[in-house]
Amino acid sequence: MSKHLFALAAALVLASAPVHAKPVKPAPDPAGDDIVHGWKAPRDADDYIERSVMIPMRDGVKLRTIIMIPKGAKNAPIIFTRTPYDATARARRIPGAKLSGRLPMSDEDVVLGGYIRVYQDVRGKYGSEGTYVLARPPRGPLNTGPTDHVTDAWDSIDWLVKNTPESNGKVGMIGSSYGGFTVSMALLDPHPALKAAVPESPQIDGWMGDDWFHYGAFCQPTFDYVKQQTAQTGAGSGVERPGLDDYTTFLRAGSAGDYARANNIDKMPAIAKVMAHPTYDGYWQGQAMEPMLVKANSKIPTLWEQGLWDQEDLWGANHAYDALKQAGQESNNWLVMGPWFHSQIALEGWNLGPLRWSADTTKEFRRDMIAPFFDHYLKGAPDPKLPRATLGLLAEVEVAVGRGRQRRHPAWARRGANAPSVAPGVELGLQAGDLAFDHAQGVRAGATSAPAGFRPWPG
Ligand code: PG9
Repeated sequence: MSKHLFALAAALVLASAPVHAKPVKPAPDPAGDDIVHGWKAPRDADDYIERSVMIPMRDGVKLRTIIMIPKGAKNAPIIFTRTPYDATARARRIPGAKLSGRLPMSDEDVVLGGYIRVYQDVRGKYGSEGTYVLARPPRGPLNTGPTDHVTDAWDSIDWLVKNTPESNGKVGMIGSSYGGFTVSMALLDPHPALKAAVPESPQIDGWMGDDWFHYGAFCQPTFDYVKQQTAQTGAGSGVERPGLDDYTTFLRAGSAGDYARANNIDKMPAIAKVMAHPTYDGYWQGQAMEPMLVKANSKIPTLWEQGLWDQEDLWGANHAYDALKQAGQESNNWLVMGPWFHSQIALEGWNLGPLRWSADTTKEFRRDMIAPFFDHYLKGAPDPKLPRATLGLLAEVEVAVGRGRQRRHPAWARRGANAPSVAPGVELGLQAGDLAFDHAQGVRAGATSAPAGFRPWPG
């Protein structure tokens, strides 16, 4: 190769070689940069202190926990919720300086009287480490691991009372649905600092009536829930629908199994487990919580809440209460059943779909029952002497009959109004024929049939 050719070849090789040059720092934009990186709002005016911590569990997994402390708090009890629905977002209702705005609306009636409010992501969801098992059964044949919601609640409460100098060392737990399930789990081996519990619409038996099956009938909306929860660690969405009418969608799919396969959700572990156990076999019996609660015989004062029109968990609270009562453990358990849909207890309670009440019934429950209950057991306030079992909370009940007409319904009023405490022997609940629903009229008192498709579900 001549000298010239060699030089040319070398130049070509160099020219085609990948360029690993030092990254060039972009020249400063002469117009500046309007983004203020790492900006923080002044927090001096806040009436609370927020701590976001990772609490270590016994197996080393750390759980994201948000602690909201009223500024200047001393000897304040803690109210604690464990959730798979984003603890951080729970304390972000209205950004700003006021604790009352930051916390969910339902906390207004319960925790603003000087409580420390704590929300925690369960393991494997949102900010928490570890793996997520939907409604993880307690340790035993169905969970051979070293931890469960019982130990996670115990370890978290232990950490909280030791690391929150503003607290008085007393903890109350509250939560609805999954949150009620985690409260119930904590009762199986309660930490000594746990002094009161309010499980609201808890999942207690997934086959008999909570979530997956209702008296053995599989609930197709479960598919949405599982996809929302397990297609990712954070927030998710339900199964996409071709149309608005679920009844037709499910009917056209053929069977529940066909629907799951067609939507590529049948292999999701939480769905596969449910589909593998369509009957009330050992899988379901082994995680039904009533016998566990009875065996645990917790002495924790516990106020169970059951929505009478709960479309998801229509079994849990009333059957847990009943099992404890049958086992002679009534003295530290109370039951409230109100005219509510699933988890309405955290929302307003003026109505249930077309049925309109004359009071905010969920507020009444939170303000007049939960708050004094916690105040008594966590702050030493006088005993509110709650009735052992309460049906309805209404001073007056009116139901919409036809278009815009209001009529007091005598059967309901007799049981709910003016008699919130149910005397022994008085039947709880509506009887067949008390109320029925149809498309044309909304509510017909005294009718005997209840056509499917129009229910007092949230619209
Ligand atoms: N009903 C929901 C649920 C509870 C427990 C386990 C699985 C699902 C809920 O609303 O949280």
